[in-house]
Amino acid sequence: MKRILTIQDISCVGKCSLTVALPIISAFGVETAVLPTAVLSTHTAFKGFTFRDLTDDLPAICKHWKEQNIQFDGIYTGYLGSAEQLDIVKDIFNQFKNDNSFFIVDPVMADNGKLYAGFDSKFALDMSKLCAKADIIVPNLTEAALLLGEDYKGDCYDENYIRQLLLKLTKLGCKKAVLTGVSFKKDLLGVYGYDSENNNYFYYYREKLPCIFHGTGDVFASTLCGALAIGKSFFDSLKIAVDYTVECINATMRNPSHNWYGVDFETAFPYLIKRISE
Ligand code: PXL
Repeated sequence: MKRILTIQDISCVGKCSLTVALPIISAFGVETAVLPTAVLSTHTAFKGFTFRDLTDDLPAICKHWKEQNIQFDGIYTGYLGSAEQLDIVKDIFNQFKNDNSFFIVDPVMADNGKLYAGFDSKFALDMSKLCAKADIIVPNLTEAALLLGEDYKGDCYDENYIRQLLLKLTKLGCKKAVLTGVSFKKDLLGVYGYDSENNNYFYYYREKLPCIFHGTGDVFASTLCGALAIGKSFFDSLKIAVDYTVECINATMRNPSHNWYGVDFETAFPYLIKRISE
């Protein structure tokens, strides 16, 4: 069985980061190890959340893993709680990879032109150094602009801008870049991927649903990670990840008593299982 390590916070309530990544990657039949970077009472869209930074606990955990000769077939990082953690994570990938391991970085820090609470532009530039080490990065358009030290363009862009952005992102050092939340027509939304190793671009989109839910980026990245771990190609993995994310949003909208803070990814599991066994 493949073993993946996912490194991100635990938001105890809120359906994001580890509470999404662990069940979704496990659903692929993949062993999922976790390294929590912080414990929050809820994610940061709630008012008054608590935050315990776990940076100081990471070295001892890694030392123990090293003594146990543990390795991972893939490492996927999401929300990281401090700039210091970026260096630790870089080191973790070097220490725990095997010859075929992949490294996915979701540079979680911003959306809709705004940094999340607790992050600044210095963190964004440090994050670009972690992205340089990744096989695949999955920023949204706000995060991509921050990684490159550019202004966020809002909705005013064309396909050429997206392709240039992808090229610049891979020039940071990562092999593949995927921009999420890309829309060229008002009722369509998708992801635009670029593989610098074979110069292939790939756009996959679905209908744009009339709602925005928290945690969908984590659902997308976790699904991408699980699909790659079971050996699906890069582009097939992207499609599965987009389609499952859409399915989760639809499941949430069908539930008249859904929560505001996250999607009903749990009720969409039958779709995912069926899809990956095709
Ligand atoms: O969904 C990304 C995410 C992860 N973790 C925490 C967050 C967010 C987004 O806001 O607040 C704590």
